[in-house]
Amino acid sequence: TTSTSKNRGLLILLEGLDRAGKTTQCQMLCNSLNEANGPGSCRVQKVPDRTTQIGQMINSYLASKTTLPDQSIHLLFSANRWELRQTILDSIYSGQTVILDRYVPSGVAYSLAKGVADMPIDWCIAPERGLPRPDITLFLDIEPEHANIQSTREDFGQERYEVSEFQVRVRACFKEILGDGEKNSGVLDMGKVITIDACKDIKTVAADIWQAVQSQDVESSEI
Ligand code: 2DT
Repeated sequence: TTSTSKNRGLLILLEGLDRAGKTTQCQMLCNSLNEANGPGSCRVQKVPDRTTQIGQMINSYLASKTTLPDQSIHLLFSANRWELRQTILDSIYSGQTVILDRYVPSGVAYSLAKGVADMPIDWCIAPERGLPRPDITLFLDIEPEHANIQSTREDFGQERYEVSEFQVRVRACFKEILGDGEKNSGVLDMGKVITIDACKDIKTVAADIWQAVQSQDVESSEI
């Protein structure tokens, strides 16, 4: 533990299936934290970051404009996180809280759900080792068939993974890798994992997320 780490910001991850309401909830949580702790004390980082060159390749793959081997797209998603590593660390160690809209668990769950024989779980996790570890992970859980309720995205179904049978498998993979709520009970260490029932209305989900974040002790350890 260093002296700077005592005043560092938190790394908060919101995860879940497509249409679970992650992007809306990230923004609401960020607004609440900025109100509570001062403007600019918190920011949202979308993952994948589609603005970089790697992000544009990912965007083109998701839009089915390009084809890539499953291994290649998996590694590009990971590389996209590695591009973000330093700016995430810089923010946190300057005292700013960063809310991640998807991260490593999406990388592992979506690839695992494809069921490719030579991409077992340890292969999927390997390129993620060494990335900043979230302090707290909020898994916004929905039944895939209820996914449209919370959605603010009218374009759902356009992208490659937005097919309901696939979403069912992704949900099972998320639960396998994140565990059932106790720290480190899953295959990945994503800090304290809390499952949020995201089938509730937007304001109730926001209140549940707020409560979960408030009850979290700020760890002064290194990320
Ligand atoms: P968004 O619609 O939230 O931008 O997600 N995905 C995401 C992966 O397959 N691997 C990853 O590492 C990440 C972060 C989830 C775009 C889609 O990309 C999937 C949905």
